[in-house]
Amino acid sequence: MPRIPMLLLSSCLSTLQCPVVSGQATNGATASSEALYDYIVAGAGPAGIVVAQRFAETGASVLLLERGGPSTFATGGTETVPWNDTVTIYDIPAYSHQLNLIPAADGAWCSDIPGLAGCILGGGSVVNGLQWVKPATWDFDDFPAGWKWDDVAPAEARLYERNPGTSLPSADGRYYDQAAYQVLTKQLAPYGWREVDTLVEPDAKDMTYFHPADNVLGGLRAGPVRTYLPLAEAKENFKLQLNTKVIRAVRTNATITGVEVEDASGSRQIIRLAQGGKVILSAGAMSTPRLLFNSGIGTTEQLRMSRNGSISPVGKNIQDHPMFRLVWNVTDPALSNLTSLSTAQYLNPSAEDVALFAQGSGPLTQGNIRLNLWQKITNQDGGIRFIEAMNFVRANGTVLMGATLTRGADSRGELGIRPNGTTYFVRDPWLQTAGDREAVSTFFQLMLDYARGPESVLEYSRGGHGATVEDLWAGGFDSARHFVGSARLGTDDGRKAGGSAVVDVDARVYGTENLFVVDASVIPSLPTGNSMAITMVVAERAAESILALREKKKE
Ligand SMILES: Cc1cc2nc3c(=O)[nH]c(=O)nc-3n(C[C@H](O)[C@H](O)[C@H](O)COP(=O)(O)OP(=O)(O)OC[C@H]3O[C@@H](n4cnc5c(N)ncnc54)[C@H](O)[C@@H]3O)c2cc1C
Ligand SMILES: *[C@@H]1O[C@H](CO)[C@@H](O)[C@H](O)[C@H]1NC(C)=O
Ligand SMILES: *[C@@H]1O[C@H](CO)[C@@H](O)[C@H](O)[C@H]1NC(C)=O
Ligand SMILES: *[C@@H]1O[C@H](CO)[C@@H](O)[C@H](O)[C@H]1NC(C)=O
Ligand SMILES: *[C@@H]1O[C@H](CO)[C@@H](O)[C@H](O)[C@H]1NC(C)=O
Ligand SMILES: *[C@@H]1O[C@H](CO)[C@@H](O)[C@H](O)[C@H]1NC(C)=O
Ligand SMILES: *[C@@H]1O[C@H](CO)[C@@H](O)[C@H](O)[C@H]1NC(C)=O
Ligand SMILES: CC(=O)N[C@H]1CO[C@H](CO)[C@@H](O)[C@@H]1O
Repeated sequence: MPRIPMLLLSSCLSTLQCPVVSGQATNGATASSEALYDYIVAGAGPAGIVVAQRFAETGASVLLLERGGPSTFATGGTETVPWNDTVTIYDIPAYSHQLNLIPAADGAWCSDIPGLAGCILGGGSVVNGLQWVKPATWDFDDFPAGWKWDDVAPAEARLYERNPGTSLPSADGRYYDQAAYQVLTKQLAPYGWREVDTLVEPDAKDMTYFHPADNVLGGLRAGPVRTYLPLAEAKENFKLQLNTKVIRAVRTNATITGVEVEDASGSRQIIRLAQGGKVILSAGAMSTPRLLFNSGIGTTEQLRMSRNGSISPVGKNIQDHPMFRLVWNVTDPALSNLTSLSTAQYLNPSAEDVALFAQGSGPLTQGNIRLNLWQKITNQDGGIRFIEAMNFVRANGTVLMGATLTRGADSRGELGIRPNGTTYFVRDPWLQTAGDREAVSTFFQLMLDYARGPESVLEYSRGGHGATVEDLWAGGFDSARHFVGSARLGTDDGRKAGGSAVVDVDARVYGTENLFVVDASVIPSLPTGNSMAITMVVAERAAESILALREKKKE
C-alpha cells in the first residue's frame, strides 16, 4: 500500500480548507493514516452499519468509524450480567427500558447533544426500547420522487429479510407479564378498536392495538449489530474502528478528501479517501449536523460566515415525537390482582426466568411495552395527526401510557452548535403549533371519556373521574427520542431561497461532490411510529443510490 505523506494542518492552505467551528475544530491534526478508502462511514448506528455493509459486499474498501466502544457480547462488550456471563445488558430485551437505571450503561449515551442517543457501537439500536415499527406507506409521502412507497418497497424487503422483528419474542410462544395488556384490552373493548398484527398490517394505525413488535431475534436484542455487522466483518475489505470520533470532513471546495478523527487519547489524524471515494455521515440526527457545521456547511448563524462556509439549512428542520407519560389507576376489582414484575425483579431475575432465558423464552426475552395503540386524530381544520401510545406497568394497579404525537405534527425545531462543540436547540421541536396541541387535547379527551364510560376499568391517577384535559397536560411531556429531519433530503436545494433540503435524492450534500448523509437526519417529516425501522429502510435505499453513482461513473 502506498504511503501518504504526513499532512500538516497547522496552517490553512486556503480559507475553504480551514475548519469552521471553534471548540471542535482542529488545530493539531498531524498524522495521516496510510490506507485509502473508497468509503468512509462516520457513525455505526442503524444507518451507518447498513450502508457500510452494503458498500462492503461490493468489494469496495470500507472504513466504518464509531466514537463509542463495543456493546453486545458478540462485539466484545464487557457489561455482562451477574447471572449470565455471555450476555451484556444490551443483549437482554427486558433491559431495554431499564438501561437508564443501570449505571453500567452510563457510558453508552452521547454527552454532547440536547437529548438522548446512543454513542456506542450500534447507536440507538442497542440502547433503545426495541419497538420495531414498520413504516406506514404514507410515511414516504414527504420524500421526493424516487423515495415514495413503491420506490422504497424493495429496500424494505431486503431489511425485513435480515431483521424481521417479532410480535411474539418468547420462543415458547407465550406472552409474559401481561397486566397492562389485559387491562387495556378491557378498557378499549366497548369502542370498536381492532386488534391487529402490526408486522402484517403496518398501515393499520387507526383505532388499532396489538402486542408490540420487538426488535428481538432468538431471545436477544436484534438490530444491525447482529443482522448486518457480521456480514461486513466477514469481508477483508471492511474495517470497523471503535473509539474513534470523527471531527469533520476534510474538503477543498466541493471535494472531500478524507476525514479528521480523534482517538480516545485525544490525538487527531486525517484518514484519506481513495480517488473517487465518498464520505458518509451517519452520526445521528443530533450529531451529523455538528459534523456538517465543522466541515463548513450550515446556516450563517452557525458558521459565523467569516470563515467562508457553504450555506445550507442544516439543523433547521429537526423534529421529534413529544411523549406524555399518563398514569391510570385500575379501578376494576376483578383486575386488581393483576401484577407486573418490578424493575428490581428484572435486574435480579428468578432462577426460573434465568433458565427460561437460556432457552430463548420468558419475560427477559420481551421488551417492556405490553400493548401499543394507534389513533388517527382529525383536527377542526381537517389536519390529520396520529397518536401512538406505548403502555406498560411501573407500579401494580396502574398502567403507564406513553402517549406520543407522531405523523402530521408540524412543529419544527432548530439545532445549533455551541463554541464548545455541543449541539443544542436554538428552538425546541415539540408542540410549537396550535394544531399539534389540539390533536393531543383531542386524544386526552377521548381517553378521559373512556375512563368515565360505564364499563371503564381505569381512572386518571391525578383527579380520578373528575380529571380534565388540563390535568393530563399538567404532567408535562418528554422527548420520545425519535429525532429526524436535521439534514433533510429533497429536491428543493436549501442553498437557494425557499429551499429546505440539505441532501439531494442521492443523499449527497448539496454543493459537494462526494459527501453524503445517511441517517435519521435526512427523513423529511415524522414517521407514524418509532424511528429505527424507517431509518434502516432509508439506509438500504440510500445505499442503492450511492452505489448506482459509482456504476454511472464507470459507464
Ligand atoms: C432511549 C431511546 C429509545 C428509543 N426507542 C426506540 C424504539 O423503541 N424504537 C425505535 O424504532 N426507535 C427508538 N429510538 C430511536 C432510534 O433508536 C433512532 O431513531 C435510531 O437509532 C437512529 O439511527 P441513526 O443511525 O440515525 O443514528 P444513531 O442511532 O444515533 O447512531 C449514530 C451513531 O453514530 C455514532 N457517532 C456520533 N457521532 C460520531 C462521531 N463524531 N464520530 C463517530 N461516530 C459518531 C454514535 O456513537 C452512534 O453509534 C430510541 C432512541 C433512544 C435514544
Ligand atoms: C477552490 O475555489 C476557489 C474559488 O472558486 C478557486 O479559486 C480555487 O482554485 C479552488 N481550489 C481548488 C483546489 O480547486
Ligand atoms: C385474579 O382473580 C380472578 C377472579 O377475579 C381469578 O380468576 C384469577 O385467577 C386471579 N389471578 C391471580 C393471578 O391471582
Ligand atoms: C407487584 O406485586 C407483586 C406481588 O406482590 C410483586 O412481586 C411485584 O414486585 C410488584 N410489582 C411492582 C412493579 O411493584
Ligand atoms: C446465557 O444466555 C445465552 C443466550 O441466551 C444462553 O445460550 C446461555 O445458555 C445462557 N447461560 C446461562 C448460564 O444461563
Ligand atoms: C458546553 O457549553 C454549554 C453552554 O455554555 C455548557 O452548558 C456545557 O456544559 C458545555 N459542555 C462541555 C462538554 O463543555
Ligand atoms: C392512584 O393510585 C395512586 C397509587 O396507588 C394513588 O396515590 C392515587 O391517589 C390514586 N389516584 C386516584 C385518583 O385514586
Ligand atoms: C465568498 C465569500 O463569502 N467570501 C468571503 C470569505 O471571507 C473573507 C474574509 O472573512 C471575506 O472578505 C470574503 O468576502
